[in-house]
Amino acid sequence: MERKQLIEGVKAQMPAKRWEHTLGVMETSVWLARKYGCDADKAYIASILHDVCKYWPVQEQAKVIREQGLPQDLLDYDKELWHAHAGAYIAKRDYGIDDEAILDAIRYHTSGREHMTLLEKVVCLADYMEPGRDFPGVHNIREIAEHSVEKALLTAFDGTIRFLLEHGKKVYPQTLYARNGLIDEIK
Ligand code: DGI
Ligand code: FE
Ligand code: FE
Ligand code: FE
Repeated sequence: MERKQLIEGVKAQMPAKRWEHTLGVMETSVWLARKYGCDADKAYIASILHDVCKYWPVQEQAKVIREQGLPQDLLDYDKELWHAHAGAYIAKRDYGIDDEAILDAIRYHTSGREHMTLLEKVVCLADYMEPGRDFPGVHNIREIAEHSVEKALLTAFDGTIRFLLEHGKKVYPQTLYARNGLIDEIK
């Protein structure tokens, strides 16, 4: 699929505000990819598609997870985690993406996972710090991203985990593995 076609297709799946966010993730992930040395074209494609399923009815997202043999434990955790895994499946099925590195960057952009590739880190971090994001601590994350993708992503995950704890919510184990992995890498 041509890039233009891909962009038009994904744009039609979401409200204007979410498309603006997607453009921000595209720009930021390309910047991070060039700065830290992973494939900027892959970062760009993964970013276009990362939230492709975000506005699907959650039941549709759950159906994909159940029927396509995606990790079933996701269904026991927050619904916010589902669109990432469903999105990777849809990127392949409906948009013809067959590069596993790109699909993994989409798949793990929300939860993270142990031993994240640089491309996965870049897309996940871009999702946190793109210019349209405005949450307490985002400036700090952007500053840290000037010198370390791992430290910036660790700070971002810490914020998410803290948020989940404060709201009495469960934490998906892969997020904890991702955090632990980043700490080991930074040492
Ligand atoms: O889709 P976006 O809004 O751009 O961002 P995202 O895909 O990173 O979704 C983040 C949301 O997921 C955030 O509000 C926190 C929520 N969430 C719920 N449970 C977990 C979780 N995020 C992580 N990393 N781990 C969880 O267990
Ligand atoms: Fe997302
Ligand atoms: Fe994220
Ligand atoms: Fe996003």
